[in-house]
Amino acid sequence: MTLREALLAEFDQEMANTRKSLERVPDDRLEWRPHPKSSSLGRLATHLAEIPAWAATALEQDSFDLVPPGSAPHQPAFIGSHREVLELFDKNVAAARAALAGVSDESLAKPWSLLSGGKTIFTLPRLSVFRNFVLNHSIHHRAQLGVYLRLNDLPVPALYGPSADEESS
Ligand code: NI
Repeated sequence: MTLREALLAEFDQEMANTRKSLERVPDDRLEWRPHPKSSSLGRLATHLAEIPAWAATALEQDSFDLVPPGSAPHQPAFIGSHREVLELFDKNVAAARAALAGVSDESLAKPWSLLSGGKTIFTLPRLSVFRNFVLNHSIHHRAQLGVYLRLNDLPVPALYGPSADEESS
């Protein structure tokens, strides 16, 4: 089995579970947040939809500059509806899957750098960047979303095992 095949199986499983969680985000709670310092539910859902876009950046480029010299600071996006979040998620997952399906083990071992304002923050193998920025990052925020769902009395999906609302599928 190639690394790509192993990663594709894991990616499909995690993205299916992330979609299952995003499907539960209702339009009438998008402004809700559990604490003044927390992201709103709408921003959190948008972020989860954005994350798979990092796959193509990690697998097809050598670096990414968060704030290219001379650019304006990044403004976090907020999508206004459940439907738009799922559309963005599906588009980004399809692009990520296409990028992953075309990558060789040799390419996964190549170094990739994150920069800010032209200055290197870190350099890691592409494989590590994909795992951290796409898989681990999604799992982190999906768990956060699970707490948001619970606090709004919305059903928490069964993911790695049953939740208080659902048996494992
Ligand atoms: Ni994040």
